[in-house]
Amino acid sequence: MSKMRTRITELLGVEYPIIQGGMAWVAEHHLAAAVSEAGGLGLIGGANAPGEVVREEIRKARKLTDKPFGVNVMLMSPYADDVAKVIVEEGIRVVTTGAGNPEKYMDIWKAAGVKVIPVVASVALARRMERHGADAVVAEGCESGGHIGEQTTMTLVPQVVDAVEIPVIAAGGIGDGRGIAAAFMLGAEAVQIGTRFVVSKEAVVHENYKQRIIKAKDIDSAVTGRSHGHPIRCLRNEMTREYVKMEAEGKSFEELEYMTLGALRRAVQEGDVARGTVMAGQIAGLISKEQTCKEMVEEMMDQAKTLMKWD
Ligand code: TUI
Repeated sequence: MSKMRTRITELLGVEYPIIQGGMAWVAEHHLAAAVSEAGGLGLIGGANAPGEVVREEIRKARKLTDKPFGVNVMLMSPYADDVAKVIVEEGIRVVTTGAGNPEKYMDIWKAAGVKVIPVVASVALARRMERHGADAVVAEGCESGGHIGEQTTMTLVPQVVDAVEIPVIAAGGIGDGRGIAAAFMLGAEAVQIGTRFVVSKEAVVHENYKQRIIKAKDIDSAVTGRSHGHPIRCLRNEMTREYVKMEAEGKSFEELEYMTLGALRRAVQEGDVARGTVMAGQIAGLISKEQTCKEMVEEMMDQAKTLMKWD
C-alpha cells in the first residue's frame, strides 16, 4: 500500500494519518503500542492516573514498540501537573490534551521539543491554541464518546480548518474509510479514532464492553451530564437511565458525580455494562467485529484511498 502523506504524517513521523483517542482506562500500553505498530499514532491515556502510573505505562509501551507513540493528558485530572512533567522526563514526543485548556503546560512542553496537539470542540479554542504554539489541533465533534462539546464533526471541522493555519485532525463519528475520506473532504489532514479501537484484539477491555459496542445500534448512545456542563456520551443502560432521571429531578453535581465514581473502570475492567459507564461514540452502530489494530488500519486506509483516488 502506498503512503498517504500529509502535514500530520510528517509532523508525527507515522505511516498513516490516523491517531488513536486518549481513552481513559482503555488507552493503556497494549493498545497504544499496537496502533503505533500498525502505522498510526498510538496514545497512552493519562486519564485520572497519577504521574508514576503513566510513567510505567510509557515504559511498558516502549518494550512493545520502537515506533513513536504519544500521551493524552486529561486536563480535569487532579494529576495533570504530574503527568505533564512525566511526559518531559520520559522524552515523549507528542501530546494530545482533552477536557480543558492546556496553555499552562505549553511552555515546558515546547521547550522540551514535545509536539502539542490539543483536542478542541470550538473554533475559539482552536485559534487560541494556535496562538499559544500548538503544532496541530484535533477538532472533535459531539459524535465522539466520552466528554464532548456541542458542535458536530461535519460543522466543526471545516470551520476550524478555515480559522487556523496549523493542520487539523478530525474526530467524532469516524470508524471506517468513508469517514476518513469525508474528513479529508472537510479539510482535515488526519483522523482520530476511538470507539473502533476499543474493540480491537489488543485492547485490554472486558469482553462485555466490546460486545456492547459490537451489538450497538445507531441510536444506542445517550449524553449524561448536560445539566452541569460536563456532557459525557456513553451507551444507554441502567446507569444512564438513572442518571438522566436524577438530572431531571435537579440533583446536584456532587450527587451525580458520586453515582458515576469508578463506573468507567467497572465497565472496562469488570465488564459491568449495566451499572458501569460504557463510553462510546455514535459510530458504535457501524462497528461489527473485533480485529487487530493492523487489520483495522489497513482496511480503513484501503477504503479511504480508493474513495479519494489517492495512489
Ligand atoms: O476529553 C475528551 N474526552 C473525554 S475526557 C474523559 S474523562 C472525564 N471523565 C469525567 C468528566 C470529564 C472527563 C472522557 N472523555 N475529549 C476531548 C474534548 N475536549 N472534548 C471536548 C473538550 C473540551 C471541552 C471544553 C476542551 C476544552 C474545553 O474548554 C476549555 C476552555 O477552557 O475553553
